[in-house]
Amino acid sequence: MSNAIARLLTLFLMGVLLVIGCSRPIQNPPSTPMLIGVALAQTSNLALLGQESVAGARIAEQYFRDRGGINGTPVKLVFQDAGGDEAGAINAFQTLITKHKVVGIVGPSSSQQAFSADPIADRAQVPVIGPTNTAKGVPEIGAFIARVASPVTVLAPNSLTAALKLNPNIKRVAVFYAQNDAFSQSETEIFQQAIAARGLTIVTVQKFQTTDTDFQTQATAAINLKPDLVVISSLASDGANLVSQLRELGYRKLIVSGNGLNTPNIFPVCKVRCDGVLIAQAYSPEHANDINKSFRAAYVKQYQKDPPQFSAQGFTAVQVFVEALKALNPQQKLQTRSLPELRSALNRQILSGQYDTPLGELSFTPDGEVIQKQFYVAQIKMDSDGKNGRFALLK
Ligand code: 1QQ
Repeated sequence: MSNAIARLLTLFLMGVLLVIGCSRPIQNPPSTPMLIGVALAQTSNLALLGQESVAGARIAEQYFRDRGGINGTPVKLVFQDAGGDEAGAINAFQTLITKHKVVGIVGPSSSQQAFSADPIADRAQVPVIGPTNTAKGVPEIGAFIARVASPVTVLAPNSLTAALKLNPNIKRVAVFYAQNDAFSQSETEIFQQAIAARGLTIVTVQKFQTTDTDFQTQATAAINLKPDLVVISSLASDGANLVSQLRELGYRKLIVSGNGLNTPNIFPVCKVRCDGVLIAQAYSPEHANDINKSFRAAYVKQYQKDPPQFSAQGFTAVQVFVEALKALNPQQKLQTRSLPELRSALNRQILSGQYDTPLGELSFTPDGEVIQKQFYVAQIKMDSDGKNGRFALLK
């Protein structure tokens, strides 16, 4: 073989090697990500609460991405704004199920939305984890519906107990609730049972709408009956305006609020008048397991404050999906399953697993109700200028 031919052959071989080298990523594409839908309130009056859960979900996505996803398969969250009403939640669910073909859904934000959107996912056999739906009856909507939000039955009475500890002389209680909201209706029922069970008297039950901003009539009627305690079930801005107006009209004693006021996003609404409100908590930033330390550090780095309960619940809902998917993977490669088969297997796995989360150790009843161990009560402490405040956990 002449030198010229040998050189040509070498060049040819180098070219072949180059082509093989360049095409390697095509021969070995990175595996397609596992899509989890997130249908939460990013706009509307519910966004004060929904955006906090979105923030928690985003931190979870990064957390699990950094740790290799689902045994090497990347996780991708598909966000769909569910707005504040039923129609928004239904649209978001339908888009995630039929267009994006997600394996499961984190959402919606409110119980009011869950009662109309969850049946759609249940009929399509798509697992749903409600991050913040606390009304009675949500897991019972269907076999594919679970939640990581401890229900009003478990949470609400804790803040009443704390109020009685701070003031053992409470006798007369004025109750307020938003009558157009499923969660507020459910929570007030539990509050009213707990008040009666402690031998206290309900002197009035005042109703309003979540869209109301003027509470002068209801607040005045209640104050005239000289209550020692006010108990409120509402969403965020309605309840915060009510607190504000009760204080402006001269009510000085304790206020217990439910889950709807469980966000620092109410501070700009009731400002210094938010001070002192008692709210039961399903989360403590101090919880000392590794995953909460990582979650808290990531949240503080991004937002320069401790994570609120709604963010911890958003994180936890994503975590449950990811860990249940991980537990499935060794049995059969996720990509080889059909979507309906994967969704059903995932639903069974979610319900049978145990999870060490920022909320503490969690598991589920066969119905999809969360089993959680630790609860807390916070009292809002506002700075004197009314701009900043915090949820201080009571000992
Ligand atoms: C529910 C709630 C709300 C406060 C969440 C937005 O707990 O609707 O169940």
